[in-house]
Amino acid sequence: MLSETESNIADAFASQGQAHVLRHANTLTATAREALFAQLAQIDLELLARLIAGGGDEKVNFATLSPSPYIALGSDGANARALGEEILRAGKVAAFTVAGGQGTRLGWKGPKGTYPATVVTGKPLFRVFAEQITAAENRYASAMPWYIMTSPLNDDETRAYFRDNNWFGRNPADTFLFPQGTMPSITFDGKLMLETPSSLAVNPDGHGGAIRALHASGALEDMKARGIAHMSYFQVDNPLVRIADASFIGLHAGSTHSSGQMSSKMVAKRDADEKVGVFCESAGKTIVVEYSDMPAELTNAVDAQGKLRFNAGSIALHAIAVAFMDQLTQGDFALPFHRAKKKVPYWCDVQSKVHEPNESNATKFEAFVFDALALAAKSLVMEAARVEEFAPIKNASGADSPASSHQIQSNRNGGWLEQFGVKVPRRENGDVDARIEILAQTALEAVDLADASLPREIKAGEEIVL
Ligand code: UD2
Repeated sequence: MLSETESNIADAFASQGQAHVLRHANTLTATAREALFAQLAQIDLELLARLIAGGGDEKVNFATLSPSPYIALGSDGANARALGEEILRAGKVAAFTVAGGQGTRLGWKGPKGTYPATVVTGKPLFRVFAEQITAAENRYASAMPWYIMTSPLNDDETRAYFRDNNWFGRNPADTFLFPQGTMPSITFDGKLMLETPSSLAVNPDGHGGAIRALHASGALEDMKARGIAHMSYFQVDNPLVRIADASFIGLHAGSTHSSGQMSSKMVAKRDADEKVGVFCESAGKTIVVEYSDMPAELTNAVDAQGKLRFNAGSIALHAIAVAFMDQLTQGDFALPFHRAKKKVPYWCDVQSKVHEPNESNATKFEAFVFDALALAAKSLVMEAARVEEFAPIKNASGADSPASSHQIQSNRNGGWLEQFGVKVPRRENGDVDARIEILAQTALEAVDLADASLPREIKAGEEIVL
């Protein structure tokens, strides 16, 4: 017998052609049935119907799309840096990592932040960030609380990892972990899927889910209570991220090109095929068009000098005002959903087990945080030097892999040492021919090496940690 609430839920799903999700309900234990109904009660059926009908997203007008203007490398100015330093010293900046992704491409079992990332000591990504945040706190003599968005699929494991690593020597009260929401996957004919007899197949709702999750988890309130004005938003996969970049924070907060709501960093694209979104301007607003959504003729378009026209690659690094996030979470605001065809495991009644498909069998819905850029009154994009700030680890091999990240880390660190007269071996293509790691406690940027004791020369093939 179904309770009244359960029958209402069952009727609502049946009316949307989704009655099959309850096909095992009668044979489930009371606890399993309760869990299934609790999950179903969370589904926004109206939104689901819109998504199944092909709506819920936003279409870009490619005919009128133009490249976004940006603050070119090195033209940020001393005033911006001074303002950023003042904001950092006042303890008004929090670090915010989105770490809810599934990291399937890398093939790493476990949260991506636990992946050994640095070139010599193999420090995991979470430790790299923790040490950098602590070094920034020491430099600016202020607290920088750290917010980390997990997903229901990796939250327990991530928390256990922080506990087991003693919160990387930081005060546990200054690290705030919270899970993002999920979205159900649907088959190509618009049906919800069961992953087990008592649960739907769901995926994390994209990093755009951060906006709702920051609010729902109390993280935003916590920031306000601590007097935080801006978040330094970054992804879990980039060990070279600069979390406390005073110039960027200063430009974001003080530039006439910025409303101080949401700003971004870009690097010149490596080549047309690099898998990064591109900063564009559409109807007077800054937007990011994801690489997979960009028509090939725009991706490959070049200007009179033969340079890529849409060259401003997003490194997914933003400064976001707490007040802006707060404003977005008022009322029934929602970011659009993007669709992706994926292999989604589902419950096979015949085999009575989970089936892992070999080919894409379902559509996943994800919101992207950069869609909030267009809601800012004015949004600034600042250019960063790739070798200084971008060495993501996404794939097991090739581009954006541990190997390519290690090379960029050594290139960056070798370049820093050269600025102080250290002889660094380089290969013909310019790559540093040694493995060089510089700890955050030693230097957050090249100038910090002025006080460090440095070798005069590094030998080819040498491994060194400073
Ligand atoms: C992202 C950007 C791409 C470029 C690139 C730079 C998107 C859609 N694309 O590509 O334009 O800027 O990064 O490195 O963002 N995440 C969550 N929850 C989710 C999904 C993802 O927290 O539901 C996190 C994930 O843990 C990671 C980040 O978001 O830190 C990026 O995720 P991704 O791997 O889906 O994006 P990617 O690398 O294809």
